[in-house]
Amino acid sequence: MKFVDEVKITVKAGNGGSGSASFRREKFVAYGGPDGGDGGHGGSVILQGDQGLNTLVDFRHKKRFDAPNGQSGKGRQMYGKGGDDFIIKVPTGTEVYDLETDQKLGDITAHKQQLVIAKGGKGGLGNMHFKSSVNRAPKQFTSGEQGQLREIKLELKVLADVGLLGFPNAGKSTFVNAVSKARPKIADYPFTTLYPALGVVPIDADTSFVVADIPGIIEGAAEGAGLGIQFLKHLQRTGLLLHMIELPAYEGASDPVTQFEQLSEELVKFSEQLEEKQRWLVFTKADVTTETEAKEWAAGYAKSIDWQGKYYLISSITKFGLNELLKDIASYLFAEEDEWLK
Ligand SMILES: Nc1nc2c(ncn2[C@@H]2O[C@H](COP(=O)(O)OP(=O)(O)OP(=O)(O)O)[C@@H](O)[C@H]2O)c(=O)[nH]1
Ligand SMILES: [Mg+2]
Repeated sequence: MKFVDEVKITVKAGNGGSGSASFRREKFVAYGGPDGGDGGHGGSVILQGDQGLNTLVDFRHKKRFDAPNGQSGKGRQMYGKGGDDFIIKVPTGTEVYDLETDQKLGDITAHKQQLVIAKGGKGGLGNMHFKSSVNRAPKQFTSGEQGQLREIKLELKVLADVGLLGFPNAGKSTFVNAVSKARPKIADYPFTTLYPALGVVPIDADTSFVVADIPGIIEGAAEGAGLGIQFLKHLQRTGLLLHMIELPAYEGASDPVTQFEQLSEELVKFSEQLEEKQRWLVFTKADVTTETEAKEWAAGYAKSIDWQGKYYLISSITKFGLNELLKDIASYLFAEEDEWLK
């Protein structure tokens, strides 16, 4: 599934109905008194958070949303019926921007949270409001206001707990396949993954976390090399980054230390905040050599880059090291919650 994370849509709120100019009809009375009612207000267009959605894919085809107009006022002081609001459901985590001004209109962070993005026009006034001592038979009325028309951009940052970072071919998608039911494509050529994908990793009956597989990052990505670093934005809200580095599986494979340094540099260029996030090194493809040698290599690389944080050694094919890594991720992610429950 292609992950749609940014869409542009047009929204139009309903116009207010016009006020009415009407006079009470009474036998033998020329102008029985103004009785034109007000127009109804136009419906607004409202975004509403919905936990059940996790992509903006529904907006790929439908891009325009109109709320109904208010009806005109009528005689006998009858108000026009207001237009109903038009509710558009969006996933929680959606950010909303006005395309014309680039201004951020808001953030939908909670289920059922509402944000008015185009305000319905007010209804016009009927002539009954214009009666005065000098004008007992006013013919004035006002027309309704126009409903707001807006072009907006919806942006969804994937709400994943754990983000995978790494060069192409590091084994990110293979890991997601091994630990979740998600089936991102795997292949031995770079840039197999073209769009971010999410996988849910079950830990036990009531615990799971979400991992985000993103396209590989290479040197110069910040300047657009490869697929660029645009996908790093999906990692901004994650609680933990796993930086995957493959053990050199063949003679002449690129050096893990250089890979680590190049990727770290791209991270800083994207955002220091991301670079400072909790990051664990995960050496992948442990099965390319013996367990003893793989451990020696991993320890050696961690040492040569002076890595102070945690590091792991895994093989998504033999499942070596996966349990330990998943257990540690879960306790890291849920530690705060557990503290709070005590
Ligand atoms: N021997 C071995 N090969 C692996 C392992 N994990 C991944 N591979 C192989 O490495 C290659 C790349 O794996 P992917 O999972 O597609 O790598 P990726 O990091 O998602 O790559 P991009 O999507 O291109 O960024 C594939 O040929 C996999 O079969 C592993 O644990 N052991
Ligand atoms: Mg991949």
